[in-house]
Amino acid sequence: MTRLIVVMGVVGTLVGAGLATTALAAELKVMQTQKTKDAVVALKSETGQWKSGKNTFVLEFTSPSGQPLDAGKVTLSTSMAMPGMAPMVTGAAVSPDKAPGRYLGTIDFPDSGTRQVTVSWDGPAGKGSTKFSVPVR
Ligand SMILES: [Cu+2]
Repeated sequence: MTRLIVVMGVVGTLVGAGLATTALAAELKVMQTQKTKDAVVALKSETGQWKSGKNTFVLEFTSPSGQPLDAGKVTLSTSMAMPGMAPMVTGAAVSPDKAPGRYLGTIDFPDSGTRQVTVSWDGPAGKGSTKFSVPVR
């Protein structure tokens, strides 16, 4: 019951923030959508792609039925295979946004090249992870 009241409070805040939230959401482009048994994970950014240097992004978690999913602690790490060298590993800083299931991240790539991306989460609805690749231009 407490949880329901909290959710309603958040919805009220979102309705109050209405226009600004809608404008931001409309500007984001989906880079990747991954479905697991328990969650749908969407990676989004303003440009729809990552580049060498600093990038900002949004991760959105929803349940298989489309409801926002509190994913708890979320991490995103990337790895790039480098011939004759150890893989190049770059991690992101990820923190929860105000909206449930929404996380804001920054990541700083030292160079371009395709990254293997791992997103992991550990929250009230369970833990999980998903892997996919993203080109860095
Ligand atoms: Cu590299």
